[in-house]
Amino acid sequence: MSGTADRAGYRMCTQQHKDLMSRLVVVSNRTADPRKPAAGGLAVAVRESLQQTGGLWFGWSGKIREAADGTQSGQGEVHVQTAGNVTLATLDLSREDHDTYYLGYSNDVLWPVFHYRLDLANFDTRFAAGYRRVNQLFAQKLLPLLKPDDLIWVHDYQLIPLAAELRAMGCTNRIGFFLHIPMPPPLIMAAIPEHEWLMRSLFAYDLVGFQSEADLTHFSHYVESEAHAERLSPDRLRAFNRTLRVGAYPIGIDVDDFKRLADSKEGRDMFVRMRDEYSRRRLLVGVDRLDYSKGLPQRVHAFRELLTYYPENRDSATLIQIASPSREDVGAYDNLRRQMDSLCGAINGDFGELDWMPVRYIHRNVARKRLPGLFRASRVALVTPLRDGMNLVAKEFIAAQDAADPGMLVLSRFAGAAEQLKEALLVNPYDTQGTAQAIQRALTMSLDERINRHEALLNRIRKYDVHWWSSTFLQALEDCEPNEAAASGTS
Ligand code: GDG
Repeated sequence: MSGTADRAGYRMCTQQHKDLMSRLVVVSNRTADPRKPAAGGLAVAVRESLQQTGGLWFGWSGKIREAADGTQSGQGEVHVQTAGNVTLATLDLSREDHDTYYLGYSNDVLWPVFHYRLDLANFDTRFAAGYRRVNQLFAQKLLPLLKPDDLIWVHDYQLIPLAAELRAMGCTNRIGFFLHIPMPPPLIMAAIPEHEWLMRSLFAYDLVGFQSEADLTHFSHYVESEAHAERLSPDRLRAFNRTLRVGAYPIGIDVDDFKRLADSKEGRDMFVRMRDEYSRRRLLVGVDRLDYSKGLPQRVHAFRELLTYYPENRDSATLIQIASPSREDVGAYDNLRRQMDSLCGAINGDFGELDWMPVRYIHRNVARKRLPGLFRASRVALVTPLRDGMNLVAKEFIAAQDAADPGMLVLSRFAGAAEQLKEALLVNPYDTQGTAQAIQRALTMSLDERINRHEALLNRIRKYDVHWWSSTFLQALEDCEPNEAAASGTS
């Protein structure tokens, strides 16, 4: 466990029953109805904290607004609805704003660069302008909904400059930001033409949280070298006339909720079906969005190496790879899809038998209630991203296991989760032979060793679960001094 998280973990042990005093306002690119079952970590964490304070959740509606005159310039009003004690406020975007802010700058600049993929970035200047415009629009529409004492929690790379825009409009509330994706090292960050503006914008927040110590180090190095930031203490940096609190707050899952799903009727039915279907085989599982950061082609290559160098796995080991569709309107995803179709077709063609196919590749979204049973029936999970902020699938796999006969996690050292989950078999996903060796080791590991490793992993994901994550972050934000230079703006 990382130093910061340990320190923060201790803080939580002493403060976890202290409720938030202020109303919580969450801002993220998209919102969700907090009364419905939440799919991802963000929705789970946000739902619980919002319900505690009867808060407000603000974001894009997911709709594109066509103006009445047929042009696409219209800027919609805010739609407000209540969901239990939570208020949801959403706005539509014009086509131009959607294409530049969301498809362009967020998905075609920030996502690839923050995942170290400079080769996939498209630095079109119209994207940056749209990104700034939509962040200004969010600030403008959010400001009238705010109360003086609200705590504002902004999520992820789509909204980096939001606090700076709010400050420029006079907002003095405490504002925190959490980056769900990795923070790249300074020289990679510097490839973004607007890198100085982006990083300076972060100093308009009171607290900035990262997934891992590595991310925090990259950010500190960037601001120390590029902005001559002064380190006031391990978690306080001063630059641009502002003091910023920073920390690593690794996101977790709701372990009990996932276990409950595994123990539900549907969870058990799925487990029994998978176990019976594969009773003569050993099952390996991968569940990811079809995204180039997830290392899917490298994973299929590693699995191919396994069948080549450890032939005892032929006619036996089966990889179920779920790759849920994602961002299909971005070009790089189309290439990846074709690459996966071809790699999986080739491995099945080269190794498959009449009664055994090595890879079952499913390019569809699978119902969440089916995942725990699938994880539990699997001997090994392959979580091998080339770069990942955290990776929640790694934690879900651990939570779903039978502690008396657990499966083994093969985890990329480049996932944020690797800082916490040291008892997994850590691999370099670019090294496909090394990954194949680790898979073989996982498949042949003794029961005792599996039990010991699983116990340690389960304890850690329990201790640092999603409730720990949100309450630790929000407590740190609430503890921030109201910022002396808050209204001066940094943009
Ligand atoms: C970002 C960061 C960080 C996946 N396929 C299906 C499905 N899933 C679920 C998984 C898991 C979630 O989606 C994916 O979470 P990840 O953490 O793997 O990844 P990102 O979506 O890239 O999220 C990441 C995360 O934010 C949180 O901070 O960990 O690093 O990139 O819960 O189970 N769920 C269903 N069907 C699928 O086909 N129902």
